[in-house]
Amino acid sequence: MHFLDQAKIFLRSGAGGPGAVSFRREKFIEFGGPDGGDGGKGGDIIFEAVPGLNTLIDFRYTQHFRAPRGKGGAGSNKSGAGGEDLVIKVPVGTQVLADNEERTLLADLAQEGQRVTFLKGGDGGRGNASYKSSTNRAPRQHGEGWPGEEMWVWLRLKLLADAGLVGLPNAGKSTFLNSVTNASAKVGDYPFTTLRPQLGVVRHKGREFVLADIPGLIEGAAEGAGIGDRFLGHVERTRLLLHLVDAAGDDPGGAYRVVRGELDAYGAGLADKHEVVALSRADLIDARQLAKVAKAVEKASGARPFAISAPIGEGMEPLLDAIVERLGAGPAEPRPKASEQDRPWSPL
Ligand SMILES: Nc1nc2c(ncn2[C@@H]2O[C@H](COP(=O)(O)OP(=O)(O)OP(=O)(O)O)[C@@H](O)[C@H]2O)c(=O)[nH]1
Ligand SMILES: [Mg+2]
Repeated sequence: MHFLDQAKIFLRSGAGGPGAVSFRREKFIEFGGPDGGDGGKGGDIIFEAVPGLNTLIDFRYTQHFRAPRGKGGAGSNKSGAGGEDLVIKVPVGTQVLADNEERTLLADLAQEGQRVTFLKGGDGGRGNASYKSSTNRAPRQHGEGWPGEEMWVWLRLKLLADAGLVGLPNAGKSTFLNSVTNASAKVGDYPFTTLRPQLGVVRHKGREFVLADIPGLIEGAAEGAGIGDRFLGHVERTRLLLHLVDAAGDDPGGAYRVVRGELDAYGAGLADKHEVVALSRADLIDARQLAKVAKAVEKASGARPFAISAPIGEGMEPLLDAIVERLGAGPAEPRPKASEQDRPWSPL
């Protein structure tokens, strides 16, 4: 599938700290020997696969990852402190690929909790104490510390959609996807502009979810009308459907029913999924008309639809709130079930 999230990032492990040059100086001890300690090791770059992340969206904001260098050694044979390892948390299923033409696979974080030390920090340099020998009792030699390693890599993750957009052709599904994600789906005022599903990542109030835009359904799609309904397979595993109904269409209540009928005919549990209904293209009609349309769709769906206009950002906030709420804690931030959270402790 071409549903991939990817990000290019820069990694650098820490350099080793320099070894110290120092001589013991104490009262009553003449010509104290060399006592410069070794430098500390630089921090490693480590990948860790963690639950609760389902996209690579964070890597669009932070692209450079540098582990700290080791501290220098000191007198009295003190070694420098090691630089802390930098642990980069990635979603389970993330692959790390080389920035070359073949995109060579370098690491595969398939298991929850899996850790891969990807770049080693440089070793610390030796302090002058370690250069002491029978022929050189006062060495001034020391090591500078080994450099860290650096490289650009690609992170790649196969996405699974959390929510799917359904509706008649021209309902504004792709426009909606474009306005809430950084996808750039093709938009057109003719039916079946979208022929291939496309995904985008929505970030809303600290939560994120993956939204799938698919082609439009028409009456008889289950029997092959239009381009059929096989593309519904792409939303089979979503937890929620966002059903868009064109507010300016001829018969919004009827449009709603046609799409529901096709979801039913397709089967695979689509008709039983959570559904959020929104009237799209609401800017094209006046308030009175909108109230009428909302009533008709409420009658057909059993719930009051949201009214939106995606290109001008009208009505989007409450709709996204409702989607995030209905998706529940989801994989983004697992939290205890309400029943476990609210009930006071009791031995019974
Ligand atoms: N005025 C207005 N036009 C809109 C709005 N949303 C979408 N449109 C227009 O409606 C037409 C259809 O939009 P699309 O986003 O392509 O609709 P779609 O549901 O993805 O259509 P298919 O891919 O063919 O199923 C385009 O000309 C859009 O510019 C809206 O909120 N207001
Ligand atoms: Mg479309």
